[in-house]
Amino acid sequence: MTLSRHILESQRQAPRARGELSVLLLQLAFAGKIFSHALRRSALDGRLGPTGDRNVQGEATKQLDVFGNNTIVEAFARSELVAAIVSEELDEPREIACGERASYVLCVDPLDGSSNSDVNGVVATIFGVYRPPRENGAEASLARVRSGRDQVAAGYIMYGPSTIFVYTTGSGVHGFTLDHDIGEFLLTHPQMECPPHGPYYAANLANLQDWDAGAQEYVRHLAAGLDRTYSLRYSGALVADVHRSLLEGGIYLYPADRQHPSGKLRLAYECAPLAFVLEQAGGAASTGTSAVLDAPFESIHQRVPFAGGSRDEVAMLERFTRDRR
Ligand code: AHM
Ligand code: MG
Repeated sequence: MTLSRHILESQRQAPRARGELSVLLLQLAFAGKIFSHALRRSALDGRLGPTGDRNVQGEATKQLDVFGNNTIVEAFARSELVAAIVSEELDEPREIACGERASYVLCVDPLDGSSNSDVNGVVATIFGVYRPPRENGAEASLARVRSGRDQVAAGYIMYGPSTIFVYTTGSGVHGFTLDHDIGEFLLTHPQMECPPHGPYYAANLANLQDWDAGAQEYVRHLAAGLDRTYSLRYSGALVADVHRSLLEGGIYLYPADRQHPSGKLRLAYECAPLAFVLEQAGGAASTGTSAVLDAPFESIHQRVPFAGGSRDEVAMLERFTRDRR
């Protein structure tokens, strides 16, 4: 089962669909193939290392951040598929010239796990496709998005030992592995289901002293292994850690800390898309107090505390947070 066939078959389940979302998803997969090819050759082609610039969030950008961003923007620049692209690497939304009629806004983190890119570690592209309410035929814009619940599709492309495309359109989560020989994503992980609990936790423990008391006590509780034994796995790429939780159970968390008073991760193109995937697979994602998908949108690069994975571990974190407020 190719990704194209899978997308077209799910389009048929929605009789009023016009096929635009299908083409949009296939265009994302195309950008993923280009990026996957470039990543495999990045050391050979001189694409490793920093650019010397910083992005709007003050983070030093890597050559691969820029390449990933350009690949996505070019894949949609002359299409009528999206009205605008919001990206971790763009200060402002990029309006698409002929996208006035488009219903969707695409939010992307082109290169999740930037710090892994120079050490041949796992990196990923995260995407959320939003359909904002359109009053009086107004152009689709992120300013009209109320929360992550306005997503119609979300997923990620993970560039590891193999390249995997994982997506949801609200009917379960499906994973496809790129067969480089034939250039197709093939269904390898149908109907992914996140185990209700699992043996892993992932967090940057260097920040532990700076978290709120609930998050600190929660992680100390997991590490002490009082209910179950938990092993620490932290890859430096949110997607890789969430993907592990999705397949084997457990939790990834990036709580607020002194350096990141609202958390480090961005709502529109990191947290909400992964929350949509996790909820669709029977897992959960929380800000510590409520569902990530219910967090109201305020600005394009807005950050939120994030915890995502198996529903039991996420519920336990919420209990610790509540008890210490
Ligand atoms: P990025 O998109 O710039 O790579 O930032 C997001 C990443 C996550 O993938 C990862 O879990 C986290 O930032 C790592 O941050 P830290 O180095 O503070 O642990
Ligand atoms: Mg990121």
